[in-house]
Amino acid sequence: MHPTADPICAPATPLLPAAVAVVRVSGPGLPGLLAPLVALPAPRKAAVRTLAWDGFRERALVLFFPGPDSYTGEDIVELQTHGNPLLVRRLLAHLGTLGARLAEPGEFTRRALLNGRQGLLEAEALRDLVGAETDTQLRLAQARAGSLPDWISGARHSLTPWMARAEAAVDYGEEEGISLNQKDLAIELAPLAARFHVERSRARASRRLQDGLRLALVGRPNAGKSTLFNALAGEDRAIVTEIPGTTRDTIEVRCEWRGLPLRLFDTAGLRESQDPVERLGMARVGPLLENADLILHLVPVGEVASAPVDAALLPFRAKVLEVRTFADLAEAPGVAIAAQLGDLDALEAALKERLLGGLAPDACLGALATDRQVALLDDLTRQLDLLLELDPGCPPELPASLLQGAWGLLARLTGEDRAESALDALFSGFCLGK
Ligand SMILES: Nc1nc2c(ncn2[C@@H]2O[C@H](COP(=O)(O)OP(=O)(O)OP(=O)(O)O)[C@@H](O)[C@H]2O)c(=O)[nH]1
Ligand SMILES: [Mg+2]
Repeated sequence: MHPTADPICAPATPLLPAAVAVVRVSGPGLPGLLAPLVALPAPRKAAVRTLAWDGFRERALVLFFPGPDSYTGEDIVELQTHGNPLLVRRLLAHLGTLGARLAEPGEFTRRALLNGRQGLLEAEALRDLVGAETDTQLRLAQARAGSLPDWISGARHSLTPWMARAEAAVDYGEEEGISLNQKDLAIELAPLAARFHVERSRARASRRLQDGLRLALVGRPNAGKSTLFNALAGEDRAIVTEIPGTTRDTIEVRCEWRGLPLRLFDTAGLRESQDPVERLGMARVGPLLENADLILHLVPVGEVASAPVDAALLPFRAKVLEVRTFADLAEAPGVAIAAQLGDLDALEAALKERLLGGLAPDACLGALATDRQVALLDDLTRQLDLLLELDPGCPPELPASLLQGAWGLLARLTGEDRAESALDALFSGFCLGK
C-alpha cells in the first residue's frame, strides 16, 4: 500500500437532487474510523444502516470492500443515501471530522494505480469512458478499459532475446568473438515494426474519434451548408432558405453520423458584403477554421469556387476538402453530395480517408487513443524503424541503445516507469469520487 495514504472521501454522484447519492470513502482501517457513524456490514454484502450525526438520521445502504481486494486496494466504504445535495455535503463534512478528507479529482483511481490494482492505460481509458458523448466513443473507451493490449506483451516478448544478444555483444564482443547478427534481427523484428505502424494508424484514428471530428462547413451563400449541417446532425438545427445570407452566426452541434462522432460548425456564407451583421458573422469564421480538423468547402456543381472563399481558405489549404453540392441537379466529379436527398456516401468515404487514414470506427476498437499514447507510439515506431535500417556492420552499441530505448518507451506507455507528471496530467481531467 502507498505509504502516505490517508483516508479520503468524495461524492461519487453529482451534487444534484436525485433518487440516490453515493458517497465513497477509501483508506486504511475504515471499520474503526467510521465506527462512530456506522457499524460496517460483512464484506461485499449490502445492508441498510442508520447513519446518525449532528442530529441527522439518514437511512442508507452501506457496502464495505476491505482492502486489498477493492478498487483502490485500500478499504472502501460506499454510503448510498437519499440524493439530496445538502445531505451529502453535511455527510462529507462529518466524515472530515472523523478523519477522512475530501479527495482530489481522480484520487481514487490514482490510488488504484499506485497500489497496482489498475494500469495507466486502463485509467486513461476510464477518463474517456466517463467523458464519452456518442455510441462510438463509448465503445472505443470500453474496449480500451480492459486488459493490456496483446501487441504490447508481444512486443516485449520479441524484444527481450535481442536485448540480451545486443548486451552480450557490447560487453564481450571483442574478446569472445560474440557479434550481433543485424540481418537476423531485421528479419525477426520486421513483423513487430509493421505492427507498430498499424497500431499507430489505429491510435491516431481512435484519438480523433474520441475527440470528435471537428468539421467546419464553409462556402459562398446558398452553397448548401446549412442543409448539409442538418442532414449530418439528423435534426433541423439551422435555418435553410433559398435566400442567400440566411446563416449569419456560427452554430455548433455535436452528433454521431454513421458511426462518426462529429463536432459540426455551420458558418455564414463568405462573400463581399456591406451588411454589418453578415460581416460580423464572417469575421467569426477565422478562429473556427483554425481549430477545425477538416474544412468542408461546399461548391455547387457546375460552379467554380468563389474568390472570397478561396482567399479565406488559403492559409488552411492542407485541411480543405472540396465538396460538390446539389449533385442531384448535375453530374460532378470528386466528392459530390445531394444533402437534401440524404445522398452523402461520397462524403462518408472522404471523411474516413482524410481523417481516419481510411479506417472504419470499428477497426479502431482496442486501439490506444490519448495524445500521450499516440506520441509514445510515434517514438516507438521511429525507434524500431531506425533499428531495422542499421547497417549490418555497425557497432553493437547502436542496436543495443535503440532496443533499450524501445523497451523504455513501452514502459512509459504502460506507466510502469511511474512518471509523476503523466499522472498529474491524467488525474486533473477526472471527476471527484472516481
Ligand atoms: N436541389 C437541391 N437543393 C439543395 C440542396 N441542398 C440545399 N439545397 C437548397 O439550396 C438552398 C440554400 O441552402 P442552404 O442550406 O440554406 O445554403 P447555405 O449555404 O446554408 O446558405 P447561407 O446560410 O445563406 O450561406 C435552399 O433552398 C436549399 O433547399 C441539394 O442537395 N439539392
Ligand atoms: Mg446557411
